Amino acid sequence: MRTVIKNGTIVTADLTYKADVLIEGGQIIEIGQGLKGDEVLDATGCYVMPGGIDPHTHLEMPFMGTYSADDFESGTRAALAGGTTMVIDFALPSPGQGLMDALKMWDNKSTRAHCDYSFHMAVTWWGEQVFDEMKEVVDRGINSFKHFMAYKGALMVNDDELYASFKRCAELGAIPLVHAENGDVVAELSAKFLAEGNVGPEAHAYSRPPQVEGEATNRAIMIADMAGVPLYVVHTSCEDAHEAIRRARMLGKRVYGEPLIQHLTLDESEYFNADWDHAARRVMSPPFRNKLHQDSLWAGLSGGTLSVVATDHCAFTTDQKRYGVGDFTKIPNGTGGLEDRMPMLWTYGVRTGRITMNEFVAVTSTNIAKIMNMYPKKGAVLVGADADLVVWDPAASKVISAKTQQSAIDYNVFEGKEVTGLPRYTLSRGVVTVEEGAFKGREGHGEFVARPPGQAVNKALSTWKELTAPRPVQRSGIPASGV
Ligand code: DUC
Ligand code: ZN
Ligand code: ZN
Ligand code: ZN
Repeated sequence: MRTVIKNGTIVTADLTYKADVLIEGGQIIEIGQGLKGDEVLDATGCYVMPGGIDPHTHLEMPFMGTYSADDFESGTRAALAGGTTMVIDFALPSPGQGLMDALKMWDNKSTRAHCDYSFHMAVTWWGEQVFDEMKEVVDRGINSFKHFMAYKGALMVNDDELYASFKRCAELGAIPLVHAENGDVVAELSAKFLAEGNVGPEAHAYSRPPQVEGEATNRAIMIADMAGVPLYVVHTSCEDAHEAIRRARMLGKRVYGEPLIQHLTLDESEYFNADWDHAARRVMSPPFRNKLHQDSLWAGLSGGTLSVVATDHCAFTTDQKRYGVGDFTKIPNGTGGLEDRMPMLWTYGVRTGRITMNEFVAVTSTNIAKIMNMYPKKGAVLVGADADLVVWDPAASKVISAKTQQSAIDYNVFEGKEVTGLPRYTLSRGVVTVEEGAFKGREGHGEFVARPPGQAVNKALSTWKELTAPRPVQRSGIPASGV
């Protein structure tokens, strides 16, 4: 069967033009005028864009004594409802667990996905087994490894481990990702606030100031530079981290920053003068920041120093959040956003003039596909690309509400926000999964997308060669008698 999307305006990362799109066998087979098909989707008044790719989700993840509430079924249903046609989730070995063992768990969970997906592999401990298995992981089509610089005593890795893993990534043509917060300082500040009787959710934000993120971001950049590998910084939330990324990029280093839609549109006032549930539902790491940090993130998107917009979708119910009553360090960290990322970014970014439509496509899809090495199979409107497309109605609007969302949780951090710009159709490999707000997807339709190591990602940074250049050997320090 051939499906044709007619009368729309194609918007890609670099072009805007009127044309029809013809789809067969899950791929785009022709782009042009007056195309005919068996199934016709009318895109009059709409933009035809590459479906969103969310490079940062945590679906059914064991974390902080529980599991994140959205699994691959509800999570990918939420994604498609909001125009996102692919997610990259984090396979997370518990410390001591093998990487391939963890991957098996993620393979099992992801069989329920409605849309295509890929994985990043987390490096949560270091040893010969991890070193060896990183190669097997890359051979399985996973070219990105995540490192937590926070969550001391649980997921955190130290600088020696970061350096070793980054060097291994360089050898394998993979890209390291970092959750950049100084975990030692966070642990100290958390203990201090608890000891002073500051046990509420707002103290979570106090314990993770922008400085802990700026310091860790800069440290990760320098370590990546010494290891000779590019770097992807997840959930860049503040000017302190953005400044480090900006400086690195100006020096010619391949460093990518990923702000979240939450940090772009919600600020720290959500934690203050709010009831316990309201604040706790918004506890995530890094926490929401003030308006100055938000301005910095928006500037990074328009100026090109920040590369992509993600969600870090890691949803917990109110009951799960209440594990932390009396001790903010026990509130499961995370917020949702998969269904809302595209409409929120369109509303607060494109409609306000902060970013263009083409920049919208770049940061929600194309840049991600390129950095994660799956372009142009994903992230493109091109002949031969997967027909992961969203027919975007810029005039459609709704008020975001937990009552109508796909996510399994009982609230929404964007509750009450009016968004204008919604999918009319969302197509996953040519199959219509969403039509005018009605979900038509099929559980298990999603397929794993292999992302090979690539030239594009394994080029070294700017200055590292200095480190490996031959050095004069200093012999005068050795006593004549030997040691
Ligand atoms: N931050 C969160 O808020 N949740 C999941 C993991 C993380 O780093
Ligand atoms: Zn993180
Ligand atoms: Zn409230
Ligand atoms: Zn995350």
